[in-house]
Amino acid sequence: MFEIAISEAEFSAADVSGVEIGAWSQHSAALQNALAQRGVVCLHLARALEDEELQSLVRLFGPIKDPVGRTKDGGEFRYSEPRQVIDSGFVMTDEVREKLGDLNFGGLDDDRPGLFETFHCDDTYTERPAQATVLHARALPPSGGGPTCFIDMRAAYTLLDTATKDRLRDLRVVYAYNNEDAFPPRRAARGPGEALVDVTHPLVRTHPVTDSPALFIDLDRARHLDGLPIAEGRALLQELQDHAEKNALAWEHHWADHDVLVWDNASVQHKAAGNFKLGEPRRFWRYMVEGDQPR
Ligand SMILES: O=C(O)CCC(=O)C(=O)O
Ligand SMILES: [Fe+2]
Repeated sequence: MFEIAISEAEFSAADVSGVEIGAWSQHSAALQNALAQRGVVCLHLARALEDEELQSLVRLFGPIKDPVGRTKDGGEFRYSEPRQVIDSGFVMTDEVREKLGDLNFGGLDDDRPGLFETFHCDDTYTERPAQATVLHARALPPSGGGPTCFIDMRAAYTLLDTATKDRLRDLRVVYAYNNEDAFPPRRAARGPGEALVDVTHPLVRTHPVTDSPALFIDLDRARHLDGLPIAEGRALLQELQDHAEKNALAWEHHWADHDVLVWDNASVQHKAAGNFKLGEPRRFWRYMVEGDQPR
């Protein structure tokens, strides 16, 4: 029987079981509500989905995002395909290294370029970042490990003192695809997405469904704070990120075969854990759900 279970924990995914594949359209409102309230939803499935099936599941949460953005010269640039393959276990070879040249996705692991091990939210370098991201497990490390880790950025905001909250009101973060001044330990991300326009988003974001405030920061792509001296803005961003990682509620998803995990980029940050053996597979299909301009 279809069931959405909410654990006692203050922060963890809404756990969805008893899902009859393809017969899910009547659960759209309940799933959207669970995502807005909890920030993460996990659907446990009996088998891997065909692409069409996964698309229909993603659409229960909203339209699938076509990753095309506006460029500085007034054109359009496709920075990804609608369905992405996250191959986080892929081990770099010298041959591929040579082919990629200057291209860098910003990961920390020299051997596994698809492994994103710093807390971030997705798609922040675009004007209307994806509201949600959906991962469907295709191959998991046979010897275990490799959870996806989350922190609750609503709690990160709530825990700030009143003076800090006042200071953050109306501040905006400047983002760019190519981030030469990456915040350590992050590496500079480089790629053709540099054609995209630079964007700014509010540092404190109001959730489009629940209206609750959250810190909205992505140090993988953030440059500085709009209108503040660069060094001052960057120090504040780092301080807020450190605060979130230290104090906000945290939870990790330990993957089972065929899981579909959905997270709300307005409420949580996420990262991959690299604690699985080099050479083991860890692969997902990924779709993004369209979002409005953050407010
Ligand atoms: O590999 C993971 O656990 C997270 C991947 C990720 O950051 C993403 O798909 O946006
Ligand atoms: Fe991500």
